[in-house]
Amino acid sequence: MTRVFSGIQPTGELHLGNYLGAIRNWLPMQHETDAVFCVVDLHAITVPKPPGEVGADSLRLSQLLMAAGLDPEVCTLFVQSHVREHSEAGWLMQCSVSFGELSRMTQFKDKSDQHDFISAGLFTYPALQAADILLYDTDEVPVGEDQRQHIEITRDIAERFNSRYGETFVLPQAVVPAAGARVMDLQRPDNKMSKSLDSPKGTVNLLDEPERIEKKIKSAVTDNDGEVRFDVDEKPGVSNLLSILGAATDRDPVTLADDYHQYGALKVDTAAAVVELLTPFQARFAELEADPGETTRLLRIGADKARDIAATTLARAKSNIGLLAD
Ligand code: ATP
Ligand code: LTN
Repeated sequence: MTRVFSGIQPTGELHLGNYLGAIRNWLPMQHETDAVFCVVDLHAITVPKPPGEVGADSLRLSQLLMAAGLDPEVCTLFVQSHVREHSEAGWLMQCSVSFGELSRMTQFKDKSDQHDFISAGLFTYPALQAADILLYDTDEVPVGEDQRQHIEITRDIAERFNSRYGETFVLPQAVVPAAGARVMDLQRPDNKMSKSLDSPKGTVNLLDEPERIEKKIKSAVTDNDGEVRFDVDEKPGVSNLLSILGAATDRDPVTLADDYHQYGALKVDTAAAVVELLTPFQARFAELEADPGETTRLLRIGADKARDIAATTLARAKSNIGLLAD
């Protein structure tokens, strides 16, 4: 069966971009593939965090994922730091990637501009991500467009390791969905919707109340020519609304544009579609939030399943390098 692996950082809240660009596409995979999903807390601490925050965020994100429809009885859902093999394999990956390759990563360039303290971990982040993926003999990695470069470097690392030490790792492939792959900020539609953009009015959080969602979508930045047309370069704001409405209603944003002659109507329908999408999700989250012990129990089962797979792959990698057996 195809092995699918993806990871998501426990930072702040989840937004509509995370949901439409990533999580929603994970749901059917649970049933069609052998799917492993990881809350990547070790990636989150590549930027400084107040003590205690990451743990609370990991629990909350796990509940958000379960509310969105990830079923820990069907897929494997776990927290990265619960499976030590990730840190250990991360070191092996750091030794199989060059300074030059890491220097070309656009996410590092973006994130290092946003922080005063630039950790070495932020720089070597792609090596840990490669470990995440390669430990599970992953065939496919479902991610948003922004992660393509990280999957490419993972392949390069795996190829280098295999050619140095013999066949060890499966070469993974990125799977990027076409519709809704990139949701843009509602106020700054040239930027992707992102937790770290710090644009509260431009970011629809999955737990926002319906009135708040309506308000944000109705005040989305568009343009002055009044024409509803899907054209990302010329009309980023309008195209973003069409993408969101298209992704929420399973329709093609280009043909959707023919149904609208005014921005107002497009905004009303987009807001209604997003509210409809999120209402049942919010109700499930409230139930899970009320019982954190149950989430912890499910995450422990997930970590046990993940560790079984990861330990086997790590042992193979160490043995192929020729490290002295313990
Ligand atoms: P940050 O702002 O810290 O970079 P983020 O909001 O981009 O965080 P991540 O945790 O990096 O979120 O990403 C989780 C998943 O959501 C990834 O698969 C990523 O590709 C996807 N994703 C993030 N933002 C968007 C977006 N605006 N549109 C589509 N997919 C997105
Ligand atoms: N770098 C990713 C998160 C991530 C990931 C992974 C995604 C860490 N490890 C493994 C896919 C597979 C991000 O910032 N979205």
